[in-house]
Amino acid sequence: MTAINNVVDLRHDNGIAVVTIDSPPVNALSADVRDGLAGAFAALAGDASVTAVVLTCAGRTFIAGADISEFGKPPRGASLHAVQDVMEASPVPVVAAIHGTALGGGLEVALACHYRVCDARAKLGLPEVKLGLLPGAGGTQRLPRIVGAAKALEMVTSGTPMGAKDALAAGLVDAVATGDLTADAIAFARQVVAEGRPLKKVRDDSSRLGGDAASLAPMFAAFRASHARAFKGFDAPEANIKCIEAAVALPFEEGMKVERSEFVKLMTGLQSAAQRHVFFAERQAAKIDGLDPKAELLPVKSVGIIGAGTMGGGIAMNFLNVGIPVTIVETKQDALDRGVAVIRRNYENSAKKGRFPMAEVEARMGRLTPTLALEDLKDADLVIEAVFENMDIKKQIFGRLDAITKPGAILASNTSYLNVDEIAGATSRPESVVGMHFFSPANVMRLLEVVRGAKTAPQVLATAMAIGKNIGKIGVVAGVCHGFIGNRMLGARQAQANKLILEGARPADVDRVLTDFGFPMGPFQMSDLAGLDIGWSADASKGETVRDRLCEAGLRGQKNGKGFYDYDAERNRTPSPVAEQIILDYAAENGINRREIGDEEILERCLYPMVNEGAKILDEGMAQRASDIDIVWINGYGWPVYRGGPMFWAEHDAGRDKIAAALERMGMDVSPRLRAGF
Ligand code: 3H9
Repeated sequence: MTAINNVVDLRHDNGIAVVTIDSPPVNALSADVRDGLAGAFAALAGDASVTAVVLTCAGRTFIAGADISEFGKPPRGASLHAVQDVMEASPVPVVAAIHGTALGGGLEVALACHYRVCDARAKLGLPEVKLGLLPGAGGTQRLPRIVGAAKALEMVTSGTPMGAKDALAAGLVDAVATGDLTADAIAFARQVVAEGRPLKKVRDDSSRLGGDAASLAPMFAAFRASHARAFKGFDAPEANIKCIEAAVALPFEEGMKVERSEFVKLMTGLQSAAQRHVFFAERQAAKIDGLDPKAELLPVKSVGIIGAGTMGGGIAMNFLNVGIPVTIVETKQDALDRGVAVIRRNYENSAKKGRFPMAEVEARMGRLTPTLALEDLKDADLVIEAVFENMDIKKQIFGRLDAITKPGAILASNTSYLNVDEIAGATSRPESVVGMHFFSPANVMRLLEVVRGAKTAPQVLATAMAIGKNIGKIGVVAGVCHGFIGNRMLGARQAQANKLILEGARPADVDRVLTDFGFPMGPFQMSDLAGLDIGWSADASKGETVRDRLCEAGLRGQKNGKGFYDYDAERNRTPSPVAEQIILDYAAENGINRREIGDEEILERCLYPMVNEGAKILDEGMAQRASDIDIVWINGYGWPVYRGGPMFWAEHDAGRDKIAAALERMGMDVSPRLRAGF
């Protein structure tokens, strides 16, 4: 074995050269890896004893892509294109041996090899679009030459990888290993040599593209039309499409030029910077300051959930999905039955859509134990309370849980606003109490705010984060404050939105400005969806707010087709004249002068105070880092991922100084952190 450098080595196996990359964690194509590959192929040049080369990776995966942490920094080391050219031009066959994931630049390296062998669990894909990019190392030109333009289009714009079976069927790999991958790849290489098979260069074969520019034009047009909504706001999907079109219309080298120029545009743009920030932010969020990541976690083999309503049922599904049994508690039989029926219906609908076989519905339902007795939670490792937002009720429940549950059980509240320390105070074991704030629909939304109480034990916090990951959530640690991270900032936005409609903007204007910015819906569409009467009571209502008056007039939002908008049977909306009049009357009664309010003011007044609140959250240590706040907003509230989250946007797009100056003009208290930097 010869070490080419610190991450690549070379060994010989009876005429086959085996080049191995060993660069944990994911063998990304860093400068060292590129240099190592260049060095290995240089060492092989002219070595007449070598009849073929096998490229393998050590560790958990084949090359997972370019090294994203190098992006935006001055270039170092061998260029990836040059390395690929040398491999492709090799006078002896080069075989990629793929395990784990061959992603992005990793698959592009494999596509520059003459043959590809993978193991049965391998996944191959070009996920660059998720980073606001396109495959910049020939992927857009080589992939369609193997799998066809239509399939390549789908792969590069979705970023979804292909499994081994499909890859074999599509010709993306030449064989799937049945035994040891490297041994099988070596055997495959020997066979190629023995049979005198050609040095297959993907670039040279256009026979599988599926047509020419003219015959495929309708396919591209239909693809653009059917994905217009999903791609709205994003630059990268269209750039990817253009490159696949170039692969169809142009010779390989010309197509490569299109790929290069489109790649550079994306790479130097703000959207990709934002999406790369989100990639790392998501991984950073899992890290808890001051906690040993290797510390032992508490076992969670069974879960109790209190409340079988929308929230409790959705939360339960997360655990049932991953094989963890759930006992779900309600106070009344009919509510319990209703909750269980909703869970079953959700599963049946998923099965009908083909997400899993019908038998799986029964398997998941079989893990659910409905009960009216809180005592049935005595053996649960984790209990999540998901009842009405009422402090007295929650304290009562936690007091009872304290008496019922076994020592060491984690007691979590799904509260979205309330003081977790006060809830913990109702028990004799506040160290076992933590907030686990799910977002509705809880079986779908990926965000989980894990609220760290003053006395929450580190192990409890770490376990809550780990269990979140286990059920597919992105956990973010928050401190105890009203509304935690997400709802606290949402409150700042809503307060401004409410003022804006009194001062002259129409609800539909506010919603339009925010949806144009990239949110899936605006604040008033959101209120209508949630229901205007959430937390409102007819008895207590004194007509003091616009919301009170809307509810008093029978406007409840989407649920009765009347809210800030009127809804028809298909849920198409038009601004409600009734709501408009209520707003006008309210403004007049309160002596508010209405004026024309421009889109820029709407945007600034909605978003700047939110950023300010985020900065205050950092001032108070309620979030560990600014990027955690971005993760909350992207995954819980529909902040457009291509804008990187509110704190990234403030820092890199809107500008902190500009925001601070505008907030001063609005007469608001500016967070010191906003001025100083996050
Ligand atoms: C590209 O290839 C452009 C090309 O077209 C070439 C143009 C010229 N770079 O996710 P995990 C780190 S663009 C640097 O927790 P998993 C990650 O930050 C790239 N670092 O593990 C984390 O670090 P830490 C296209 C990377 O097992 C650690 O590795 N490729 C990279 O759950 C473990 O990651 C992609 O977009 C990277 N490329 O999942 C693939 N990848 O421990 C991106 C990971 O310090 N990667 N890290 O927090 C993934 O999808 C997942 O990481 C993977 C493993 C599925 C591979």
